[in-house]
Amino acid sequence: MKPLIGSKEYFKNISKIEYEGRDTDNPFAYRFYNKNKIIAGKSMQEHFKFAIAYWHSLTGLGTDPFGSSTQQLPWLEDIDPYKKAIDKMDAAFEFITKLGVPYYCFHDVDLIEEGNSLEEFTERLNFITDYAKNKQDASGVRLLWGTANLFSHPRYMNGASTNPDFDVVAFAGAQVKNALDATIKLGGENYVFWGGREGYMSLLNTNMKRELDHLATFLCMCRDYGRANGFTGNFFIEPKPMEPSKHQYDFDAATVIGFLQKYDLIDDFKLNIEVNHATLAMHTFEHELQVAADHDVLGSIDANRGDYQNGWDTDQFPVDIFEITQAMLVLLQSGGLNGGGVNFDAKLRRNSTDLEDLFLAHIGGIDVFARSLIIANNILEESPYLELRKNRYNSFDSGAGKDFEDGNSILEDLFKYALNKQEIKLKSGKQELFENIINQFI
Ligand code: XUL
Ligand code: CO
Repeated sequence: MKPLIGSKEYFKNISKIEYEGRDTDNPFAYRFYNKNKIIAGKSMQEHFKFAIAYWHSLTGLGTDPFGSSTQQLPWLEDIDPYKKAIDKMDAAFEFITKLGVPYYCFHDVDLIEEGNSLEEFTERLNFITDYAKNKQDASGVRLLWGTANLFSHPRYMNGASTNPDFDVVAFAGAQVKNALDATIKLGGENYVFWGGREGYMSLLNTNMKRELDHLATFLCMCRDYGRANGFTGNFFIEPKPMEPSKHQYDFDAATVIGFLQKYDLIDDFKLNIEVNHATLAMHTFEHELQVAADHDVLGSIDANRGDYQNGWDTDQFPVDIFEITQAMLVLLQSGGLNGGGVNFDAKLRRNSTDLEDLFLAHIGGIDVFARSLIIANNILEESPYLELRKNRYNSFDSGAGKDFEDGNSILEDLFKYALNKQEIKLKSGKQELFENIINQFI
């Protein structure tokens, strides 16, 4: 069996990150994430199933449209693609085990460069997933989800499964087949579809109906292949409204749910909700979680944050306790994530150039979720929050309101009821009181 920490140790000065409690001064410790602490009947580890995103944490170099890379990652130095992939994986597993999180996520091309042909890519993936299997077995780290990158390569400039050219659709299918094989081989618990190029730039050259039909046919095929080959986990769709396409078909949770219902895919697909994708869709994170939960398709979370002064996908690490507490209120009330976890789809800022910054960023994000979960649970258990919200609806608990809610009245009944009412008394929504309760428990 290959060693857990390869010949090179990349994060030499950093040892295992432990829970030290709120008062510690150690920046390399958890203040709130105590993985075995039970909150609402489940350990923190079970609530979150935290995961590392291979693409940001192992391959992100700090480039932006105005400048080249700033981050020097020693595991990317070898020019041999196989050796480089092994170094990267050694670094990944060293990082994940030192951070003490149980899961990771990848796109196919994050693991190894695709090479010059589909045959070569397939062979390379087989090689690196053998290596990954050994690393997983040795460390106990598991795969939360796999996916195929169907958006970076130039072939996907007009879309992947929604491309007007069948050659590209077929190639996308081949890539998903390989990525599903890799996910199944590694015991991946879920498989994600994020349709970065599934959308369009101009309606003038686009037959939207045909493209959406193709998307559904493609997803059916992928589901059938996965199921026939022993994949029992969830398929997730990750909504995002824009960027890179101008109009993306998986705009937000409600749009994706409508699509899944229309094409009869709702039993196999759930949603992976990303914080900043919600913001870009002009929603809040908690709104997207609630929409998914109300349709029983809340699957997983991609944790990050945007910049509220601009409209693109900055993928920053979470810091806002007020925001994440509201999300945790939804999570706790809906019974949690269906099969998924919390994956840090977040990257360091371009000017964060020390290797240790990767640890600091994840420690911060993990602690924000942990602290927010504790706060949300205290709000639900100790504050009048639930009662106050319930009371706003108490006119539906008896009499004509109950008849309406039960579907036992007709429009004329509303007319008669309204006639008998002299005046409608205004009832405050108490928004500020609700907000104050959150702050009180932070
Ligand atoms: C892009 C994004 C992706 C998906 C996986 O905005 O979120 O990284 O999570 O393809
Ligand atoms: Co994401």
